[in-house]
Amino acid sequence: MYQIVEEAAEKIRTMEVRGAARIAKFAAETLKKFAEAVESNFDENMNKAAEILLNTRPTAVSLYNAINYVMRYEGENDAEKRENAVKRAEEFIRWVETAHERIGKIGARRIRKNSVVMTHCNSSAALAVIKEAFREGRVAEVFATESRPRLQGHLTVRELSNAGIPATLIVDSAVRYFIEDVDYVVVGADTITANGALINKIGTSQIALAAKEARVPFMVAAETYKFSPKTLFGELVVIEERDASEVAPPEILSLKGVRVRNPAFDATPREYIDVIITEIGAIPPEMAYLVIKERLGYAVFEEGELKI
Ligand code: RUB
Repeated sequence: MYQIVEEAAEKIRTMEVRGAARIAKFAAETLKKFAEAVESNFDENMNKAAEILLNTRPTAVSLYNAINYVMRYEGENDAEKRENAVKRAEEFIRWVETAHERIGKIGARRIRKNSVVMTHCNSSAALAVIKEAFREGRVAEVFATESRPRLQGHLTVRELSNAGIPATLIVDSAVRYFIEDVDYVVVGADTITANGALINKIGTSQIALAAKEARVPFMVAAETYKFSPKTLFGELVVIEERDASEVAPPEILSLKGVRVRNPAFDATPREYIDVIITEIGAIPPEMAYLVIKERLGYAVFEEGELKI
């Protein structure tokens, strides 16, 4: 029974399943399968399964939100709990599946005809905006960064090519060189904090800096399950640091006195973000608190009592 969860966890850890939205959907699908397979002690087994999935990658809050959503199941007995957990998993999966279409439509409206867009890494939400904008004649060309060390930019240009969208692949360090040729930056999100900061693939904050300097609007495409309730409770986002072997070959790693670091994400302060495109609207980063409170249903105080 636990094989379902262990195998899924390994796929997330090794990045066979990657990207915040895909990870979240995959976690909900896995919990659904697991719930269907659990024969007894439903709560205990579900809690263990949730824990295993949660401990795979620390940064994208979508994983936490997906698991939490399913784990808020209710019921008088195991059968009722199972039914409710499966229903909640299906609801969450539908949330992931429907958000992109709305984000695409809303985001595309912000882009003027024949624009050049730059994107970073491989974000399904950012690509939803870019593809819809292309269909509407708003995007003419896309600059995609390579996104070292895992080269998610290759996935992006493949996807753009399949959609018939003219694309230019550049190395990450060429962002400032090309930013003058760009009308908008559109990126995805792993996490949006309660104070409106964006946590996304390493290098995102450098692009935001270059965009601000060149007065290029910086747009974030983020489903509301990318907003972090944990940050409302004061927690800091954990930035995943992956193995140094992803960055440099053994002969470099073995050099005396040389350390190789490989943080996978960075933080972009809200001052650099023009708009966050969510499935419930185009909002300023300052509204992150409201999304966490109203949409995700979290609050530090409930009926006057401190909840944490
Ligand atoms: C992926 C990444 C993506 C976000 C958003 O990092 O940083 O920009 O997850 O993607 P990794 P999406 O490849 O390390 O998982 O919009 O698809 O959720």
